[in-house]
Amino acid sequence: MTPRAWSGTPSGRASSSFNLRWPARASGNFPPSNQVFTGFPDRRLRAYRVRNTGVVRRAHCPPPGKEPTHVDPARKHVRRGNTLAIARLLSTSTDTAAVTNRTPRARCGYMTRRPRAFSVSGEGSARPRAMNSSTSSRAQLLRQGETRMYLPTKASRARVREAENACRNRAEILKAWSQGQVSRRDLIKMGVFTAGGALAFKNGLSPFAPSAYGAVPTGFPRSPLFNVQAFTQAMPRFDVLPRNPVSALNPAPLAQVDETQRHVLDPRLEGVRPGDTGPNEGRPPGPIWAHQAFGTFPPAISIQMTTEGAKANTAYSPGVTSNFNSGINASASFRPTFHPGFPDQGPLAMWTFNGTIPPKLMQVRYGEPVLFRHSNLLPFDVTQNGGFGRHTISTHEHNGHHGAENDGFTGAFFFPGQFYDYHYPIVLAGWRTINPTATDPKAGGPNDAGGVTKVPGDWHETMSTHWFHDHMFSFTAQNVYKGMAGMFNIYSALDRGNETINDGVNLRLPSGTLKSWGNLEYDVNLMLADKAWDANGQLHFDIFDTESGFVADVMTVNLAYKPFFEVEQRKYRFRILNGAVSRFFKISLSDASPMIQIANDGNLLPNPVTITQTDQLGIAERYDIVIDFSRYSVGQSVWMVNLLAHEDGTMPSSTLSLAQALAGSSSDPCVGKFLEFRIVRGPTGGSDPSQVPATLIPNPDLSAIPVARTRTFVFGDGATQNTNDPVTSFRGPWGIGTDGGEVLDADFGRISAAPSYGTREIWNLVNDGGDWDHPVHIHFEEGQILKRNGSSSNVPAWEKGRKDVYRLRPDGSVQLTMQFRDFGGMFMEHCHNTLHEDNAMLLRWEIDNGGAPFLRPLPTPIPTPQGVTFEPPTQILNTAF
Ligand SMILES: [Cu+2]
Repeated sequence: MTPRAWSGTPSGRASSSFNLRWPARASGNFPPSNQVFTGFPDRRLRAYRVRNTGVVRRAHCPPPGKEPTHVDPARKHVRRGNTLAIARLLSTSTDTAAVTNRTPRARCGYMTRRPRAFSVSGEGSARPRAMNSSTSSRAQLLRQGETRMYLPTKASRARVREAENACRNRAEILKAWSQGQVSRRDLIKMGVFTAGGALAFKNGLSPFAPSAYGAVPTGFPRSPLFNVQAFTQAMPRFDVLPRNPVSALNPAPLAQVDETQRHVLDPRLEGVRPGDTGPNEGRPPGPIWAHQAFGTFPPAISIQMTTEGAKANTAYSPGVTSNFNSGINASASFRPTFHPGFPDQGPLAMWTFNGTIPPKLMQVRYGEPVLFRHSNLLPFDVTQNGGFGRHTISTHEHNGHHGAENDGFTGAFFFPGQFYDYHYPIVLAGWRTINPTATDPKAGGPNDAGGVTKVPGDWHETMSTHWFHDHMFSFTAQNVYKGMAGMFNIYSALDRGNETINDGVNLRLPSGTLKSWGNLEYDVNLMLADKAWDANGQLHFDIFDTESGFVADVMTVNLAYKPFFEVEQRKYRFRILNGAVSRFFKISLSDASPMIQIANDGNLLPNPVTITQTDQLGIAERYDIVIDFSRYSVGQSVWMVNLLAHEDGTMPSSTLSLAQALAGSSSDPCVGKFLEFRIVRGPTGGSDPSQVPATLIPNPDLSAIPVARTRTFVFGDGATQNTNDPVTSFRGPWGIGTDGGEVLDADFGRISAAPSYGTREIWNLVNDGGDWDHPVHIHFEEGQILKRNGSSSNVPAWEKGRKDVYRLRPDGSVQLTMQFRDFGGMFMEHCHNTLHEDNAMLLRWEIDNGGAPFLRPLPTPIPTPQGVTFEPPTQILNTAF
C-alpha cells in the first residue's frame, strides 16, 4: 500500500488563534528526516535545537542530581512540615521488628531466587520465583511456614492493631505524595523508597514484621463486610449515558481550542494567584491538538459527563426494564455504596463519572461521530482527595481509533473547573484508503430503521467492546481505583445489538429485539474489580508494594460486592472487562459447563472458541463470552468462579482447580464464586432467536503490505531515569528498554518510537523476567499476534483475532504487527498493571510525519491552570525515527 499524503488542511485547522505563533509550514509532505529544525517559537523552546537522531536534552535541564529549575505545580503548597512529619513517623515508630540488614536494590535489580512459596496447583507452580532483597522478609516469613497472605479472620487484636499501624503510616505517606506535598525524590531521600523505586520495608511500614504479619497483599486488615452475606444484592446493569444533539452543548464545540474563552481561576488550584484566569477548555491549544478530520466527521451526537465526588444517583438509566435488571427499581435513588448493607462512599473516597454508580456505559455506532465533553468537577484543592487520587484527569477511550488529541494522552490532563472535548469519529481503520467511497455493505453502522449506514474503511477492522478510564500521568492506578472507569459499546453492521435482523450481514449475537440496534436485554457489560476499604467502609488504597501492584480483598462486579443476576433460559452475551488495577482473573462456571468466547479486547474473533475456563484476563483485557442458560431449569443457580490466586500484584501466584476454588482453600478472598446467575424464567417470546455464527470477523490480510520496520521493547525492572523534568518524568522500579537501549522510566516528554505514517511494522514485546507478568497496551491501532515465545503455534485460538492488550506471560514474548494510519499525534505504550504503568513502565510513541500541521518531533504539552504551554521533547531515542 502506498502511504497516502494528508490531503491538506482539514476543516477548522486553519484557525489563527494559536497563541504560540507556530512556525509557518508548507502543507503536504513532511520535511526529510535529516532536517535540522530550529523553529520552535516560544522562549523556552527557542534554545532548542534538534537533529532527528541522537539524544537531545533541554538546554535548561540541570545536571544529574541537581534539582530542576521548575517544579510540579501541585507542589506549590509544599509543606516542609509534612516531610518532617513523615521523617518523625519513621523514626518514632514502635514497629522496629522489620528486617534491618537489607541492601537497597541495585540498579539492575539485585535478585535472589527462592522457591515459589505458595501454590496450590496449575501454571507457574513449579517455577522458582525471584525475590529482591526488599521483600526478603516476606520470603523469610513464608519459609517459616507462614503462607497466609491475608490477615486471618481470627487474628489477635494486637496483630490487627500492628497491621493497622503499618497501614496508617503508609497511608500518611501516600496522602502526602498524592497531594503533591512530597515528591518521590523526597521519599527516596528519606529512605521510604529505594533508589530503584521499591518501598523500603522499614520502621512501621511493613506489615511483614514478624509480629505484624497478615493483611497482605492489601497491606492492611481485611475489609469489613458489616455482616453482609455474598449474593444478597442484585447486580446493577451499567448506567447508560444520554445521547443528545450536538446543539445541547454550550459552548458549541470547536475543532481547535479557543483560549480566549476563559474564566477566573479558583485560587485553591495549585500555582494560581487571585485574579488569574485560565481557559475553559483544558485541551492543549494550537493546530497540532485540533480535532483531526473534524470537518470530515462532524459530530452527530454529544455525550456530556463529569468526574466528581461520590453522591447518590437520581438519574440511573440501565437501558432495560426492571425485569432485565434483576428487579432493580431504576427510578429510586442509587446510593454510592458497594452493597446496600455497607456505608456510603464519601465524596473524597470515591471519584466516579458523574459522581455516581453504577459505572457508566456509552453506546455508539459507526457512522455517527460523537462529541464527548468531559467536565472536571473534582475539588480545586489538591489535598482534598481522601488520601489518594489526583484531581487532574485525562480520559482514554481504550482503544479508540481517533486522533491523538482525543486519546487521553497521559500528559494532556486538565484541571478542576475545566472541560475537555473529545471527538470520537467512530471510524473503521483504513478509511482513507480502503473502501473510501463506502460501498461495502459490511462496512457500516446500524441506522434507526433496521438498515445500515455505510462508512468508509475496512470492515475487518470493526470493533465492539471498549472501555474508558482515567490516564493521568503517574496517578492512573489511584484514579481508576477511585472509580474512573466505564465501558463503551460500539455497534456496527456486523455487531448490531439486534438478534433478529436477518440481512446476511448482521451476526445476530445475543442482545435483544426491541430496538433496531443497541439492545441490552441479553448483552450485559460486566466490570470486574477488586476493592478494599477501611473500618468505616471507605475505599482504601495503599502504596504497600509499588514494585508489584495493588491487589485488594473484595470482589466486585459493576462495583457491587458479589451480586446475583437474574437470567432467562437462553443465550446471553457478557462483555467482561478486567477493570482491576493489578489483579488478573481466570473464570469458570461453577458446574464447569462450556462458555463460548466470541471476542478478545475490542474485537470479535475470526471464529468463536468453546472453553470451560477462560485464559488469564490481564488488566484491561476484555473477553466477550456467550453463556447458554437453556441447559438449566428455572430456580437453579450457577456461579462465575475466579480460579486465580494472587499473593501480591506482580502476577497470579497460582491457578486453582475448580474444586479447590469452590472449596475455599485459597487464602486469597477474591478466589471462588463472585457472581451468581439465577435462572428465573423461560425465554421471553418463548424462544431464543440469537446466534453465534461459526465465522465472526476474519482478520484483515496484511501479507501484501511490506514491513517497514521491526522494533523491540523490553519490559523489565531495575529501570533508570535519565531525564529530570519534574512534570514529564517519573521514577519507579519499572521501565521499558527500546531497541537494545537501557530500560528507562517513563517520561512523556521522551519520544521512544516514531513509526512513519502509512506504514506497517512488527513490534516485539519482551518480558525481562519470569517473576512477573505485564499486560502491555498499545494505543490507537489494533495488532495481530504473529508469535508467542518465537512461534506462531503458541498463539491460542482466543488470541487469533485483533488485540490491544498483550499479556506477555512470565519470561514470555509476543510478536505482533500493526499499521499506522488515518491519524497522527502522540500515543502511548505501557503496562496495564496500572501500578507498573505509574512506576514507571510507560513510553510515548508518535506519528508525526503525516504532513501539516504536525511537527517532527512533536512538542510536549505542559498543562497548567492558566493554560497549556509546550516544551521540546526531553529526549529522542536515536532509534525512534
Ligand atoms: Cu507490568
